[in-house]
Amino acid sequence: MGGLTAAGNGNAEVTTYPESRVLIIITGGTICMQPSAHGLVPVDGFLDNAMAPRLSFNDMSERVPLTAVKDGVKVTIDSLRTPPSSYSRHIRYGALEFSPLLDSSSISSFGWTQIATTIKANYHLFDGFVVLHGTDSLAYSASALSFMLEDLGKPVILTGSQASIFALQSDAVDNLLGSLIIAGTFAIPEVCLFFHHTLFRGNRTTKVSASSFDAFASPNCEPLAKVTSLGVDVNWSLVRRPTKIAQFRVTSYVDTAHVACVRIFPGIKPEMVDSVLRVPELRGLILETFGMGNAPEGVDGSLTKVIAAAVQRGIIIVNVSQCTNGFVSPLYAPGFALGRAGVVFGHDLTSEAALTKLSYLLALPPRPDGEGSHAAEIAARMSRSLRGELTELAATPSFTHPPAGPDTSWAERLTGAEAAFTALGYAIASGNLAATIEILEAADRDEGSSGGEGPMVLLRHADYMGNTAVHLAALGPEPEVLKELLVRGASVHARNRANNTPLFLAQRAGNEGCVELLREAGGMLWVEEKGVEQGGGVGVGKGGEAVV
Ligand code: ASN
Repeated sequence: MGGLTAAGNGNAEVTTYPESRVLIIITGGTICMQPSAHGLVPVDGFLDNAMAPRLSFNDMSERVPLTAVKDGVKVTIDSLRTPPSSYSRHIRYGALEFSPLLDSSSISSFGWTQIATTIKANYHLFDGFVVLHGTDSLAYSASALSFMLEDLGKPVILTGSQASIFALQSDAVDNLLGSLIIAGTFAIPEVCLFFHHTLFRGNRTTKVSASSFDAFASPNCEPLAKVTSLGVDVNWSLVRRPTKIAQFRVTSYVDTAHVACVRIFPGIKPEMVDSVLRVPELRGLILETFGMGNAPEGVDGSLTKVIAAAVQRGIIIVNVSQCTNGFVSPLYAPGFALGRAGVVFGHDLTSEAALTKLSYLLALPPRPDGEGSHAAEIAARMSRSLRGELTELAATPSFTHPPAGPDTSWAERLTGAEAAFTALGYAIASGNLAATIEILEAADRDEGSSGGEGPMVLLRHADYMGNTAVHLAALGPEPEVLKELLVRGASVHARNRANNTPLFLAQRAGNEGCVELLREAGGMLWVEEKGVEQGGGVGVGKGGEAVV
């Protein structure tokens, strides 16, 4: 492995840094475009032509071949490595390209399926994923993927650029490098969009500028992270985390063919809306209404009647606002009438999220435990948050200060994450579930009241060996302690300094209960650990460490 030469007493010392592994899935977009006789078109060979010649993407070390899965077939791909980032880590990456590459105006649910299944097939081989995509439909793809990828445990970051990477002045290098570093460094288990130094939750975004580098906004949700001169400032209190034991899976078939989107305007004729609602096989409509969710009622409420009749026929109609900021509600009489007609209020969903969420829900089979009709079940799920895509009013976070009074808890007397982590380690090692919960909750209360690194800071913490609380709990003795950490959002995918996953440690310790639990939670052996398991003895202990 290459490294950094540290100045010292005259003897050059080589410092080695761990590596994370990221897969870049290239779908096309301006970022990889070049002029042609027919205008700008995407060109292939991005890794060699655009990344290899740039020192920020290539530290000129050995181009180690990586295993990946392409179209269901195991392949060997070329890799490059970044110089060490300010997090003392290299990002080693390889790329898989769509064929043909697309202007994103031509992406469809077929392309989303290709991206989702590629992530699924390579999930155990990489720490994170970057999807290169045109900006025109980027917010739609980010929204669609957020629904298609369920119980995601690793970062998936979509990005692109407004100018080609081959142009002299371009946003491409910043967008791509920022995405790579975040995907390889931070355990943010969400589908995100990174643009102009900002990491957004993908399903909250919308494209707001056709030409500015500052092209995306997330009007109803703060960014998940910002890149500054000091590094990446992650807003951990916003980052979603697992709350149940479940494995990563993909809903690969999501089709926008059964949904439509109509923007209300002054004087819109009810017959126009009716003709859209009578398109054969239409099953859902996104109605972009005025302000807080209002539409003209028409003569004798004719528009409302057209809508009520469609709802009766089983079509799901979702009300979202034409305003980029704010939410819809039945506050005014016109909005109230839409609600009475059976329209679902989409709170603060963007049109992109509403359209892709409805397509996703329509593609799911009816739930065996679902009450009422499939349409009623979908309507109910439309106004609940599945992936943080809307703000549920009842779910506004509120932090309470620890109650005043005599301080009897030793956990609450601990100061600093280091001390709390040590106490947590003791609680885990002694299998003490009550103490584990007490320490985690005390740390959480501290975070809430002091505005520190965000909730669950202890679950992202690692000791000097890179072991997280999940690594420690994987060794036992009490699987219930491990379970408590997992349902509170700890990652099963973190690797310690020796490059080992919690699952590997549990397996080596012969702790069957923990092995089973970690597998149920989506844990898998890292690619080099598999070599060891199968007697291959491939390089455990070299390279990456825990992703924190
Ligand atoms: N037309 C391009 C695309 O969406 C725009 C871009 O990427 N900036 O593919």
